[in-house]
Amino acid sequence: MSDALKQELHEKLKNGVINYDEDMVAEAAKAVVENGLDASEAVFEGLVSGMQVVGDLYEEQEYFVPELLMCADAMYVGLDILKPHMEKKDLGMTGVVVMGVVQGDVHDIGKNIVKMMFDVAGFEVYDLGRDVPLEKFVEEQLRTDSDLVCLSAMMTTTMVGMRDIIKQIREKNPKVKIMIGGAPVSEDIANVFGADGYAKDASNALKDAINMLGALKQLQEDTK
Ligand code: B12
Repeated sequence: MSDALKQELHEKLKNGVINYDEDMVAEAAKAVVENGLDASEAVFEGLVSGMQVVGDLYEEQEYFVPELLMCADAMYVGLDILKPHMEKKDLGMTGVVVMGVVQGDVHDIGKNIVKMMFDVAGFEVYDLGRDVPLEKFVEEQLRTDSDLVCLSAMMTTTMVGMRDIIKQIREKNPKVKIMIGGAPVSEDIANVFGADGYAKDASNALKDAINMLGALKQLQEDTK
């Protein structure tokens, strides 16, 4: 029964995003909460999965910019309801993260999902937003003394800016860990740009961050 209900609500969240039906999303998200179902699962199986279909529809030229924006609005209606109910995770490691979408790029949906994962895991997140000037990442890393910098880019044209940011951060602080992501980014690109890591989605981003910070803290202990 509860499994059938869960599937039904995930479908409603997903279809609500695809059909930019904010009421449907709100109703399904509230039902997830009222029935004590897992809010994280609903975010990923419902909302994010719907947004992925929206991306495909855009690429097939079924959807255009106005639809994308309405779908994103519907997704945020669901996130606002579900996020406070996402279980705080204790993964045995937290840290300070500076995060943003690189200059020239306004695609921030993916970055916001990654941010949410870090928030839920208890990280202190400094979110610089989108279309962030390259030097701002360097300044904020130094100001906050963050352990990690997360860079997001969704276009091949803006992705190349990551290389400069990484270079500039390394010059000022060789120890900080840098993770990059976004649709055009890959493991190979992360290696070429000199990042410490790449993750294909928000769950892997958190997992990899925990591993990186574990290694960083161990190194700090060893060199004390
Ligand atoms: C939604 C969308 C938009 C929205 C963005 C709204 C917003 N506030 O974000 C709007 C309508 C504004 C838009 C505008 C444009 N867009 Co657009 N857009 C998309 C679309 C359809 C979906 C992106 C998305 O939100 N996906 C859903 C989220 C959940 O997934 P995600 O972003 O990939 O994020 C996940 C991972 O990548 C990863 N991740 C993301 N960031 C990070 C960071 C780190 C550190 C890590 C570890 C992981 C990570 O985790 C996330 C969660 O799991 C994509 C197509 C696609 N299939 O990706 C095109 C796409 C990105 N857009 C594209 C283009 C060209 C444009 C425009 C130039 C169009 C135009 N002619 O005006 C403008 C550019 C404006 C600009 N200067 O940035 C192209 C880019 C092509 C390229 N290779 O360069 C794409 C690929 C579509 C296409 N095939 O042509 N777009």
